[in-house]
Amino acid sequence: MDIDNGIKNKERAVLRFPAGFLWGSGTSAHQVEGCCINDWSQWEKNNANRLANRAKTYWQEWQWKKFPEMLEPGNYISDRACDHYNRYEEDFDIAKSLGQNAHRISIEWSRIEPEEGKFDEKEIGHYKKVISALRERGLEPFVTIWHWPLPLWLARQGGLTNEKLPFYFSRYAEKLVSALGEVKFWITFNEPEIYSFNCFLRGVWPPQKKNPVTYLSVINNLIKAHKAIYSAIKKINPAAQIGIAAHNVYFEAYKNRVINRLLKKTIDWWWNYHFLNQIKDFQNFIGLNFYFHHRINNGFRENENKIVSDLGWELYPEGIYEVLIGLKKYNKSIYITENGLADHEDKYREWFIKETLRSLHQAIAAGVDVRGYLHWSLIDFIEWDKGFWPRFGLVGVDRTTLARTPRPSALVYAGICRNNSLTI
Ligand code: IFM
Repeated sequence: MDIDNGIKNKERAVLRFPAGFLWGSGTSAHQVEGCCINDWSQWEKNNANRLANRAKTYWQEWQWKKFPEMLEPGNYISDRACDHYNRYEEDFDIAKSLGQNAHRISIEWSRIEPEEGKFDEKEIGHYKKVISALRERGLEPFVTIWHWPLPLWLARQGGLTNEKLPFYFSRYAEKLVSALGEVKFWITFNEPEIYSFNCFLRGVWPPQKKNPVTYLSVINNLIKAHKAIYSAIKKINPAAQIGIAAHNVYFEAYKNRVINRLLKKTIDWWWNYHFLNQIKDFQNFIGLNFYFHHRINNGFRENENKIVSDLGWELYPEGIYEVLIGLKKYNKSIYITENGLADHEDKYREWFIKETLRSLHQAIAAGVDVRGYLHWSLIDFIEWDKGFWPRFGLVGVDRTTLARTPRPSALVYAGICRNNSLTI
């Protein structure tokens, strides 16, 4: 493989990445576009007061004091979001100016098919322009077909539990792929494990149906739907590269105790590998979204939390190495389709990116075929049921003026992208 292990002297090491490595960032439609009408936008309106009222007890004191906007219902309503729908050219200009050469977006299903079986050509035209805008700026598009919200007509018919889901998904995907032929990288689903878990096992996301049997059947339905989409896309464009964005976690057995090792193995199998195992002959690459490291102790999480993000999530960048080694068995190319942190003050982002990339480089040296890194995210956005206060952007977005301002870490990341190497 075309990398070296670092030119080392006492002061520094330069870690070079493979030639052609893709560097970029991403967003998802509902989180940034604005004016989406889907099951999430409806849920936001119905739940904004509840989420604002519970904030003082749900979040820790340091969090609600630092981000008092979480006490306001308006924080939870996507509304105009970042107006990316109208400002995508400005945003892609920024990505280009930051040395990036790839970019991940998602398509908002409810715009394309606002009524069952009726496709909106104007909106399809919009996404054609979006893809052209990426290409014109030398940004390789990664397009997610479904990053969670559902059109209202489908939500009313049971959404992810609907038996016809594979049919609905593949019909929508066919439409997209026929129209957006120049896209090479298609991500069918973003984090199907997280979504089904939060909606149907924890019951905290729409449609908030907490039922383990429904949870299992939704996962099965999504597996079937992924396969149906894969086959539909391949018929239209055999060269298309198709995968999911999987949310794999680095699980560790606390104190390496036997019981914890057994638990870790089981959880690993279910959470990290079940979906991927089921679709293994229906994918060309694996998209990895990496955020979490959990130490399992008797079924509970026992994290050290030495450094945490604004969301209180433990920052453990080196965990990406273990997760990547775990994915090696699939013999597929891997793209990091998400990795990032909520860090309003940009206190940890530079360190986090560098440490992640150092471990990622180690995984490449160990034979894992990683071909790209897309930081999450390009700009600040609405973080689902948390609202706008967690700031994930390399580029900050002012909530009042919507002005975009790159954070200092974005400039450091730009240097890495331009040089295709990391100096540590
Ligand atoms: O912002 C989300 C994204 O939509 C899906 N993956 C995790 C991110 C951070 O929670």
